[in-house]
Amino acid sequence: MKVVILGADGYLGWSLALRLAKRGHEVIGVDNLYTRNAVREVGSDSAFPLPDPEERIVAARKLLDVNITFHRVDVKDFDKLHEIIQTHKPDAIVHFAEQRSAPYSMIDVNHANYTFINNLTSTINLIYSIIKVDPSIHILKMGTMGEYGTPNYDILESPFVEVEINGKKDKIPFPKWASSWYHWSKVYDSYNLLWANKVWNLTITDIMQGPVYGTRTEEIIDEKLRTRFDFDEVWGTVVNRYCVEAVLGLPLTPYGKGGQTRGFISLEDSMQALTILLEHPPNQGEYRVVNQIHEVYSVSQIAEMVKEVSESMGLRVTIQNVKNPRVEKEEHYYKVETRILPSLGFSPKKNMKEEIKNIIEDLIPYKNRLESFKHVILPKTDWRRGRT
Ligand code: USQ
Repeated sequence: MKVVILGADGYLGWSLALRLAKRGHEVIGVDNLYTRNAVREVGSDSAFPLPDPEERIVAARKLLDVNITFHRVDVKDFDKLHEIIQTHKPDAIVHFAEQRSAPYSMIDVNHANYTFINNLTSTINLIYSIIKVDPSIHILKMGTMGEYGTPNYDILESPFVEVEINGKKDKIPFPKWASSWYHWSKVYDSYNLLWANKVWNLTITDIMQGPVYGTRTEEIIDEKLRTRFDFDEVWGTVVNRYCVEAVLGLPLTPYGKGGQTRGFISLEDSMQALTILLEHPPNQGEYRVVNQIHEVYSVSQIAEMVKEVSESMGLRVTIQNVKNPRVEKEEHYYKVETRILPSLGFSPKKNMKEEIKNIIEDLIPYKNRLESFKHVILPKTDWRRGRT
């Protein structure tokens, strides 16, 4: 297959570029390096120093014997995106080129607007490029489990649900209730894709993925091949953040009561799932929703797990719940249907406990580098007051 990855410089994008190239697919990466700059904007950086994209590609060629093409392009530029798709005529396009941080979107009006403009424009540009070049190209779009929020009913794996109002039945898009501007941008993206599917019969997989954790994939066999790893209060996600906190001897930070429950997946299993979805596209003209999670835990349970694993590795760790900067339920029901990936052969290889040990092992050599970012760990971005 020929696959264009929009957002190929990111945590998932680079890992997927390596995975697909290693499996013999032709990979064309596109990225404007926005995340690198936006992480520096909040005073942080990736835990692992990142080579430039061009250097990464040379390393991938040398160490994995794969050829990845890279274009430094902003997907908001329709003409450039269209030209790339016209030139390469891919079988599938993976869309990761979005602002992916909930806290970043809640900093202030500019960051809220940036999130909407970037995320919605990139998806609309992708839709129109595909219509012009070849409407049969499969779009694999990264959405988020956070589109659904934490409803008091099961989250089904279906674009639609049947409702009955005043005795009359109809199908409506599955209800969504996001909890940041970022998560809302993904909801609107999903509706836009559903609409594009209806109008132009586009072939789409909309992935609802939970927070991803981990440092390793089968292809990351050398420091030069590492993918970025964020841990600060704006860009880091909960498991990865706790591991950095443990390495630095800082208390682990469940927000509020800590009963916030999510569906998690390791980086390695996310790669397996994405590859399966690309290699098993939906029927032509189908809009497919896939819930991409493996294990369900609360953020307090994860803190206990990180503490236990860290202590078994000789680290001293405490847990200190901090005031929740977000507006979210801290105790709630959470049940997610996951039917499609197992039916296509997905079989998770990692569990969180084992992976936490690997993350900590990988971070320890970078402890000195991490020490200089201690000040970006505690939450400063408050949903109601913005960044203080
Ligand atoms: N949390 C803590 N302590 C921390 C950090 C986070 O308790 O130190 C809590 C948050 O309050 C939240 C939960 O952990 O309840 C998840 O937060 P997160 O920062 O790990 O993840 P989130 O902001 O939801 O976003 C991340 C990715 C996003 C993806 C999403 C999947 O950044 O791109 O879409 O996970 S999901 O959470 O299912 O919406």
